[in-house]
Amino acid sequence: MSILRILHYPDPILAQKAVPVAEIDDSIKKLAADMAETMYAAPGVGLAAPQIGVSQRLIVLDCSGKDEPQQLIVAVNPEIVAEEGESFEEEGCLSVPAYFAKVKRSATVKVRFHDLENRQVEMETDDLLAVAFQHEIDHLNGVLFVDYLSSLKKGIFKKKYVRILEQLEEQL
Ligand code: K1U
Ligand code: ZN
Repeated sequence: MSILRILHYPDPILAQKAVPVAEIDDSIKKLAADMAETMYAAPGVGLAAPQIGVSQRLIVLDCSGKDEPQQLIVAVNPEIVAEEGESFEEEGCLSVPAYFAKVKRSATVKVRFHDLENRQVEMETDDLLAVAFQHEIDHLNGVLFVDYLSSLKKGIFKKKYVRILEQLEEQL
């Protein structure tokens, strides 16, 4: 397994709509394993294939707590089939380092996807897992959480973000 490089905003791949995975073959299984290792190393609770430069509809998630066993979810071609309620929680993004903002999301979502054995799975989610599914499926549609900011807040974000990227460059 390998830890992959995570692309940062404003990389144009992050703004593209990813294409469906056509076949769950060994290359997709290897990609999913590498994405999981990259997510755990970051650390994050989710990762979408476009974040590592692969514009295909594949995500990995693990919202288990620090003292719980790992609960890795690999979702191929995920879609939201039902949603209810509203949540307004702070989010970050591994592709937008060191910036956090509250985002309005659905409180519960029912998701449908295929697992790596090509079985169709339906899952009712809430709390952090529901937010994470929405955040990751947004990545597959070329949407980042900062796209939900008002134009005023987005302007402030862009000014701050220039400094954040400069500091990251200095650390390298
Ligand atoms: O897609 C990503 O950039 C990963 C991102 C997903 C996310 C889901 C839900 C809310 C916020 C962000 C992250 O995992 S950011 C890191 C993070 O939220 C976290 C990291 C360690 C422990 C707990 C949370
Ligand atoms: Zn993200």
